[in-house]
Amino acid sequence: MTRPMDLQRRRLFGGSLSVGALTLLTGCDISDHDSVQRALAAVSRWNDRVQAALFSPNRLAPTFPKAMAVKDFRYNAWYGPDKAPKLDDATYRLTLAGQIADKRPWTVAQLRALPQTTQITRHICVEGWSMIGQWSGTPLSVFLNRIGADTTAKYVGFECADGYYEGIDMPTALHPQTLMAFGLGGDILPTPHGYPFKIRIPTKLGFKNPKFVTTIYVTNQRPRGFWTDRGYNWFSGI
Ligand SMILES: Nc1nc2c(c(=O)[nH]1)N[C@H]1C(S)=C(S)[C@@H](COP(=O)(O)O)O[C@H]1N2
Ligand SMILES: [Mo]
Repeated sequence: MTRPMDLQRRRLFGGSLSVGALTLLTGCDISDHDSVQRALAAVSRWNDRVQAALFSPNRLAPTFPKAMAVKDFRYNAWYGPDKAPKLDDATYRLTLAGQIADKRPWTVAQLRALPQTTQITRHICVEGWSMIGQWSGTPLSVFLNRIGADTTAKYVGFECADGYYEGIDMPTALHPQTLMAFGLGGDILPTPHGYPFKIRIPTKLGFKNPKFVTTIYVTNQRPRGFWTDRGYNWFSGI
């Protein structure tokens, strides 16, 4: 994966945004490395706010006919598919935390008994590939209501079995196309793709779609994101 800061630096010094423009935008004197980093972080936070303001929370991502859905969906993570965690139904529990009334853990069987819907959408990865897939699952909004989540809170966060972590704003969590996906291409979600479920968000870039989710929490503090901690924008809408 291209290191985002290198990319931003290349763009910055490659001419599209001059040092002078960045100084103007941020009001900082960016003469040393630390202030460049701070200035870039400020631009990135500003970009997040602009995106959140511009994206309509109810806008639907495009959907596609079944014939366009890929059968062998591409794998991606920060490690190889052989290292993907194999979660066992006998021991797996989905843990709930934060502003949720009923925090009883859920088994895979309980999760799969939730009402399910199917959608065919495009997954877009920042690494430069995209693929149309068919995901089946429960709208996250249905689950959040079932567990008595405080939907007036600002964010929903996710922790994963491989150490990955992500978070989304509440409008995205309640978006009708945001699913807890238990199925891919008509089959049970294969292990490398996030078994027992991934959060499928067609209005967000691929890295904001956490797999192997083990904890869901509701909070007013913006959750960290694995790639956001490594320089990518937190909002990352598409
Ligand atoms: N738990 C976890 N979720 C993750 C990742 C990861 O490394 N770990 N990678 C993200 C990225 S960058 C992408 S593009 C998609 C890939 O999902 P796929 O393997 O089903 O194509 O998962 C996202 N969710
Ligand atoms: Mo990705």
